[in-house]
Amino acid sequence: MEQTFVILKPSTIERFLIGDVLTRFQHRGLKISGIKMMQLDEKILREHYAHLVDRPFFPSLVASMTRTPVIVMVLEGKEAVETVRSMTGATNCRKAAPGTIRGDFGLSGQENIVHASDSVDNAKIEINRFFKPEEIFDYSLLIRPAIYAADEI
Ligand code: IDP
Ligand code: MG
Repeated sequence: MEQTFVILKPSTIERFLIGDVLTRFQHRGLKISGIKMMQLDEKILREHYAHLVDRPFFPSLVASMTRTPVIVMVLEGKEAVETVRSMTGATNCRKAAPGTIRGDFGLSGQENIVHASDSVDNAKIEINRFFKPEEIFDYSLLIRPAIYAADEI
């Protein structure tokens, strides 16, 4: 099934929001295929945020994303990329709709709680960037018939 990549950013770790954000994904029915804490550095952020390296706020973004370790995860589900992206909300928390993670937990454009992959192709690239193959687990969930009808999987 489709996989997407999520980062719980330093502000989420610092504000003790890990459980609240993780619960949203779990209550939606997404399966955690991989999860770990890691310290990011400028090298990996230059790859991950390659589309932003020339923007004036990039040094501030690097400082923000390296302030504490982050939680990275692979979430799996039908149309997981689009589902998680829509749960995340607009980049600027102040513009994000209530009910989205950013719209409910943040007030900042930069300190915006989570990263979520924006396309299936980018999800694959990001999962490979942050996870070794053996850190992603393929296991079955007994609850699956309660999450999807048979003709959806
Ligand atoms: P996204 O996280 O919603 O996909 P991107 O445009 O890919 O948004 O930007 C990546 C991250 O860079 C954002 O989540 C946010 O933390 C930061 N960022 C984006 N635009 C700005 C800005 O104008 N000022 C400060 N930080 C920004
Ligand atoms: Mg993005």
